[in-house]
Amino acid sequence: MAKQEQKSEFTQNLPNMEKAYLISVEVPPDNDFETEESLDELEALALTAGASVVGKLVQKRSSFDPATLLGKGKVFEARNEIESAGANLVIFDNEISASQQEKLEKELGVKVIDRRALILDIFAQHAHSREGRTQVELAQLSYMLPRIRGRGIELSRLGGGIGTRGPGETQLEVDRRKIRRRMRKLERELSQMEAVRITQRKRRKRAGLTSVTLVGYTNSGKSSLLNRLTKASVIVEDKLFSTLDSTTRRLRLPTGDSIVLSDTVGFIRNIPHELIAAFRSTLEIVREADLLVHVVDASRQEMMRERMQTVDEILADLGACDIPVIFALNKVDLLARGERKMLKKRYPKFIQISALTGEGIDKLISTITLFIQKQITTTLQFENLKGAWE
Ligand SMILES: Nc1nc2c(ncn2[C@@H]2O[C@H](COP(=O)(O)OP(=O)(O)OP(=O)(O)O)[C@@H](O)[C@H]2O)c(=O)[nH]1
Ligand SMILES: [Mg+2]
Repeated sequence: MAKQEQKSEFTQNLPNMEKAYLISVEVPPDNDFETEESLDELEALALTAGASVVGKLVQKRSSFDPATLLGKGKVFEARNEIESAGANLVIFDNEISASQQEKLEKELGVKVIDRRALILDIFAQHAHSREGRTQVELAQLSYMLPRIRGRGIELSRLGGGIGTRGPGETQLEVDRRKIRRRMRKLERELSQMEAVRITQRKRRKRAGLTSVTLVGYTNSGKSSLLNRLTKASVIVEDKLFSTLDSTTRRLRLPTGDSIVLSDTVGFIRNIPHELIAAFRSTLEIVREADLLVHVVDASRQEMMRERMQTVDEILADLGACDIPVIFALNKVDLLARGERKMLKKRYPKFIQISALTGEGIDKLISTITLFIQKQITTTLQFENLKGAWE
């Protein structure tokens, strides 16, 4: 059902904002709650990318229509709603293939993209460092490659905007051969940049510094926590994927020991696999850590468990399962006393903090210190995680 545009914390007042209409097709095993959450997250992503959301549609089906995901009747209904809402962009929460995209664009009369393309677009907009831009361009090209099928020129037909922006100076390439060549060049550049990082890591290892990495769902407050702990000035924004580069800072503990603390790119459900692949070298900071601090947004309790699970899965994907984890429940300043108590009962080993007010930060530092002094082996081992949630 179409919904009026909602005001959101993510809204930007960009001129010529794209007007997006969101579609999700739900097939068994379906879960109303997850679809709703996922669609809300898609809206936040659309707004972060600079679009406004002018309508939404959810269809439950026993299976996807092979050509258009949606059934014929719904395609017709969507087209009418898109027209009356003045939308010029459709974003599917589901993944769509190149041929489905082509068919849908013809039937709906506007540009159609999927969640993955939207996330890639946000990354393209937020990539500032040379390495970040190289990684994002590589991810975009590998997303595009199987989708081109000789219809390269049509990209320009889309008229720019979300899904067509690239971080490089060059327009996104549309020729398969050229794309492959460019991808190889980017991969070479990345491995050169990685070599520098490897040297830095070796130096830290030699100095015997414990490496602690902040991980967590996007927007959970990782950069805020890094800033709070180290007085760094990493950009903090109420946007998804504000951070793409890892920032590492030294932190002196009250005991005199020093650690290196790193911030990382946030994780999200259904993160495009080409992004994980392209960001592999940046994410080495996770795999190489002695200790992870998993930052959880406690103000979004209805999504906490699912988000922790997503982070859990991505960590496993990165080969970081055996690294000890401390859990930090962030943003507790937004909770009522009763809610905090309930969380304490439910997650007794999680440390309640507020990167904003500084509350609980001492406790977090002392837990990290205990870990370094080997007085605790870990607060929670990854494999115990599931138990901690029940
Ligand atoms: N109320 C409250 N807000 C917080 C707290 N920590 C972070 N925030 C807010 O949450 C938003 C996201 O914070 P960031 O530090 O950018 O989050 P992040 O995890 O680094 O996000 P990405 O880099 O986008 O993945 C910002 O608007 C912060 O001001 C907190 O303890 N309390
Ligand atoms: Mg950040």
